[in-house]
Amino acid sequence: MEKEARIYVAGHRGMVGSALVRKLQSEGFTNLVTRTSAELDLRNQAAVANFFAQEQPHYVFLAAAKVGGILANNTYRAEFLYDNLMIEANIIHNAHQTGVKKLLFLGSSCIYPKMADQPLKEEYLLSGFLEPTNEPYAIAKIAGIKLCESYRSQYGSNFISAMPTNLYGPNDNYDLNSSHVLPALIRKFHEAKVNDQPTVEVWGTGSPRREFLHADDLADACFFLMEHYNDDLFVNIGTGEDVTIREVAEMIRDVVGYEGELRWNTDKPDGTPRKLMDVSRLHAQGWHHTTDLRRGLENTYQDFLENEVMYVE
Ligand code: GFB
Repeated sequence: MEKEARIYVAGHRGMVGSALVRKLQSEGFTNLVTRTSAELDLRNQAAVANFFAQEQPHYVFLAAAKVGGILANNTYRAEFLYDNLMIEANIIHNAHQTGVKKLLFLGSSCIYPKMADQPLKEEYLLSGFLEPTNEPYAIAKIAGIKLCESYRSQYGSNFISAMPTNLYGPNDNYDLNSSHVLPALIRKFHEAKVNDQPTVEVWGTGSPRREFLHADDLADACFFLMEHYNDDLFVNIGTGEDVTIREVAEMIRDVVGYEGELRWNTDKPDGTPRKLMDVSRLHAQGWHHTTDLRRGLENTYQDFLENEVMYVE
């Protein structure tokens, strides 16, 4: 990408989009195009068409999505499917219409079948049934991959897709009903410490395994792929290492400095037993993550302390 290129970061206020903006700015890109959701409703076909016709971005990072943890995915099933389908379809189609040079679409590790072999290789897509709690989100993300592949095969568009593992970092969502596990536990342990509570509720059995990647590492990988990767095969982005929910909960308890007990609420779902990414395709391209989980959690807790007022309204 040329330094003066017009780069549209869709979803720039979210955890991933804001990490992408930080990365692009640190690399000297100054011509970034952004819109808040109040300024541009990405589900609105006409509004998105007007926006692309007016701004004519050269490059697009598609990090806008309706996202959430296991409970939000399972509760707002219609919005997770509809909003994500509309956002992707509108952006990818209009990127094609206006001759965008390259687009990177971001999916998720939940696109893989619930019982797929581990680690998850890219070729396992569509080889089995999905995890029911996030099937609508996964179907939308699979549609996004297929949109990129189809515009590439029919029109030659340089649209690539990357599938990040579970993410965490600055600007995460700390609402306990809609957040992912790491921000939820950072907040719960912190509040329990401050309020001297004897126990903290943790969902499920603690036995599911998850892989976690810091959002700054993800942004670095996305930038790397935008610069170097032009293939039709999509790419997993992760660390290639996972931990149990129990292990990560204990790590967060440590990082926060909480001394009480964990109380497991098995009325809440576990979700997929395991979703560890096979990252050999990404490693073969020459990219490797740099933030280890413990250090990433320490940074994220610091960020939480500095921005608690904004994160917990
Ligand atoms: O992060 P999480 O909500 O999403 O949950 P998924 C991961 C695991 O942590 C589950 C457990 O086994 C949860 O039961 N957990 C323990 C908690 N305590 C908590 C808590 O306080 N809050 C939350 N949220 N979980 C999502 C998908 O699945 O992963 C999305 O629903 C997306 O579609 C995302 O793919 C990356 O990893 O289970």
